[in-house]
Amino acid sequence: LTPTLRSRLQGCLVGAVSGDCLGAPYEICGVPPKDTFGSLTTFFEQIGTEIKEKDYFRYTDDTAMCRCIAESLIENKGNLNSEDLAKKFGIEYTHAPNRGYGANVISVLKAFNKDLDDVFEPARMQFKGSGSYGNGGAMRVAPVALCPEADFDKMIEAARQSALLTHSNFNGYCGTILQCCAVHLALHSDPATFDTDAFIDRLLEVMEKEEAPGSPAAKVSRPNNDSTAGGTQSGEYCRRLRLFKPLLEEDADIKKVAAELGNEISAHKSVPAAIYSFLRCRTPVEGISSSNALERTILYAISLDGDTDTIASMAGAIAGAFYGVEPISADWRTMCEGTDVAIRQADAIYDIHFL
Ligand code: R7I
Ligand code: MG
Ligand code: MG
Ligand code: MG
Repeated sequence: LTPTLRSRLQGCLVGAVSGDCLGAPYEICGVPPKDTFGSLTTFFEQIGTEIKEKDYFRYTDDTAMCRCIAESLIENKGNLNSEDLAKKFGIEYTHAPNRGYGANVISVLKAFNKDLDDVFEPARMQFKGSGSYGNGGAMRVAPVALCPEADFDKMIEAARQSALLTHSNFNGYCGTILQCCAVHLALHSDPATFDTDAFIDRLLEVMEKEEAPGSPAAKVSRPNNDSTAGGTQSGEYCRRLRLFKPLLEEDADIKKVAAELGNEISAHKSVPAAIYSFLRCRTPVEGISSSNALERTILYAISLDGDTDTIASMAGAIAGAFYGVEPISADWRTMCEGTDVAIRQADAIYDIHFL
């Protein structure tokens, strides 16, 4: 049964919240290595039973910033308004500074509370002018992807602008574009006829264009974005996307997937891992008993270890856009902070673009 488009928009934003909330506890302590998926399976089984007695799972900066983007898009009728978004990021940070923000992005968020002639300037100053390649642009981009297929080119530029407010490094905003495309493509794919290879090829096509010298991305890129800073047309995304088919083909062990694709706080070492989690978990994974592909995706993404909240949140956004909101259990929805807001925002975005 194909989920409705409204359900898929809801699934995307609730999936993102679920991945963030359920992945966050593992970001600090790490995933226990014993049996590959065992401890996480136990954790998932306890949601709604043992764990229900305790506190619910709080969202982190990933969701806080995602909500700002969604709210800004809603207020601006689906258009990205950089000045408004910067203002919202600044207010949100002041209101709740302890959501686990990246160490360097904080100075940018503080600057958004001052009067700025150019809202992109604070981000350009990061890392001695090379800009941040953290995954903070990608982790929050899902709402931008929830648009009609006809808006694809406009969406790419909106994703780029949304990232550039905090991430002026080439790899920082290119990862944002890739994650945005993955969500958008999942949203508009027919699950009945889904073709994994075609999905990978389409993403490669987009990233080959972005990573080519002379692309719009190259023009934004700063001259001192040398490859040692991970910031030039180094082909980080295309290289990893080309690993997808062989890794899927050999059904690589999760440790190998994490090693080859990355599981870190940088965008190029996390966005590919999130997309791969979605693709791998469309079919059963040995060691994961859940027959729910969306839950499986989030469990798998957390099991990659490293930047667990962000990789799971990005994987959850893609999976939710594909499977819809129905597979996200009532227990998850009540236990994860902010799913109500995610539903409301998804509905408002749906009404703007698709009603
Ligand atoms: O990217 P950002 O918003 O952080 C997002 C991450 C997610 O995992 C969230 O869940 C949260 O935990 O943080 O914040 P930034 O501060 O821009 O980047 C994050 C980190 O990436 C920085 O603090 C650096 O450690 C690293 N980093 C860099 N290191 C060296 N050179 C980012 N860019 C560079 C760089 O150019
Ligand atoms: Mg976080
Ligand atoms: Mg972190
Ligand atoms: Mg994180």
